[in-house]
Amino acid sequence: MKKIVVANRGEIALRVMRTAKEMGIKTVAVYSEADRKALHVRYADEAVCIGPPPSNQSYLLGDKIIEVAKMTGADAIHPGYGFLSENAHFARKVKESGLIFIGPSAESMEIMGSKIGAKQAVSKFNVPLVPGTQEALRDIAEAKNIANQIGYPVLVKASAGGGGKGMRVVNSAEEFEEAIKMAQSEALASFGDDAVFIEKFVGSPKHIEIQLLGDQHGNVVYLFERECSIQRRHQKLVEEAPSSCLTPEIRKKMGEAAVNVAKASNYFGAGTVEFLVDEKLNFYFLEMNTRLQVEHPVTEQIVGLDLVKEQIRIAKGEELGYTQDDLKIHGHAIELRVCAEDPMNNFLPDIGKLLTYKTPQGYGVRVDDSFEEGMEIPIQYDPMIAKLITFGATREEAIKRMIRAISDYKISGIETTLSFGNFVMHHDAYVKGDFDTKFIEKYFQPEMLQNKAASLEPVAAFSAGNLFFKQDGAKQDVKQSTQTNWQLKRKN
Ligand code: MV4
Repeated sequence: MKKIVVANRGEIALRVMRTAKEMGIKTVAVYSEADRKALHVRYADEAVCIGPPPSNQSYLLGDKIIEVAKMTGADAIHPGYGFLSENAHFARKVKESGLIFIGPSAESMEIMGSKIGAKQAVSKFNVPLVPGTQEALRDIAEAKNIANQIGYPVLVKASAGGGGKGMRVVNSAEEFEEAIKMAQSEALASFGDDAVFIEKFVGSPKHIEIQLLGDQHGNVVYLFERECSIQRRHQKLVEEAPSSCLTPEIRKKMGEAAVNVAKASNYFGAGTVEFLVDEKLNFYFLEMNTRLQVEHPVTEQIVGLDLVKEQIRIAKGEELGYTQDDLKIHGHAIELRVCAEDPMNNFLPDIGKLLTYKTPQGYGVRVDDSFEEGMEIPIQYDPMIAKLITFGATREEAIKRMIRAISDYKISGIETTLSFGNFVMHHDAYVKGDFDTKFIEKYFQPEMLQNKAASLEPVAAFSAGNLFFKQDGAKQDVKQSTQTNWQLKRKN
């Protein structure tokens, strides 16, 4: 492999190009008219403009990107995440064009692209599933019987959905028929496929996912878990590895279940198996993401592998070259997504110019970004401007380092989620590891960020965690427990 087209933009395009450069592989950037001055365009050895700003006229044009690969004499395409990364049709076309798709096979992507297909595939491979149906619901009366057996509430999910799209909770038998019909018509409208299925609704779950790597010779290993429960509307904001709630036994069980998911679909490449985990630490397979994920750096930091390098080696047909026993967890890593969104105003996207943009530096800090001071945040794309990753020997160290790095991160001109990250890092429930997917709903109110100047001072923050909370007593209990917790932590 001598030259790769990176079919993406932003931080992930740069991320892929850096590794390619280390491996002596040339890179070709593709870009839209909105990205003429983008860093991924400057960093690449070559760059080709593929169309106007809207992604369906640029970054989503698979055929055009394949053309660019041919034209520039590239031999592979890396899709990054989002855009074409989970498009089986594109992966197949890349292969049929005589190019290497740096990712799994189109067949694996197709199996996992259908939630029902995925459940059916893994059901024979000893993977725990949420009680529910493994076929598209057709007969309402029969489905209702199953729902009664499972017990309400049940969740109706679209087979073609994912990432929270096309889900609906049904609380009672009376609501059932109407909910199914609504879900089916919504699924048809959104995904062109009306297949829906039902599952027992797991209330307040944790979202824990397992990173996998598989080669083209049948070897699969798990690179442990990422805890991704701090989400808002299915948008992750804080991720970490490892999870602070798993025992070594459950970690091994989940890892082995994830490997079985890969075996069920002859998977190779990097992939992630998502699990729901309930308060008793029962875990259930949700879906598999057949791409490199945004939050992959936390895994890289704790296992010491460059996941893009592994993807490229696997795509070339190399063997993994290590076994499960060679992999160990070293320390703890946390990632904060720094998004151009205003946490004081319902996380509304905030556009504008980065008047000040200074990234934090120093031991245990990694910033994956693609902006420079003075640049505009384009409105057409994802609002994520950077990923701030900190790592340390322990979770406490990673948290304190994150607080320091947030304080050292200087951004003006736009609102970002840095202040929200600071709130999370000081929150008693987060510090204790006692949280689930309801964290934001349960604990976050925009007013808690009011004392902003103070909240970004680490010294003030440590001595008075209550700066984040209203002074009127409404959050008195939280305020006190936060202080107590930091005192406890400091004693250890
Ligand atoms: C669930 C669930 C509860 N019970 N399935 C949301 C994203 C999609 N991947 C699946 N999701 C869920 N599936 C059952 N049977 C709750 C969620 C869910 C969720 C899952 C992971 C992370 C955040 C979430 C937020 C709300 C709901």
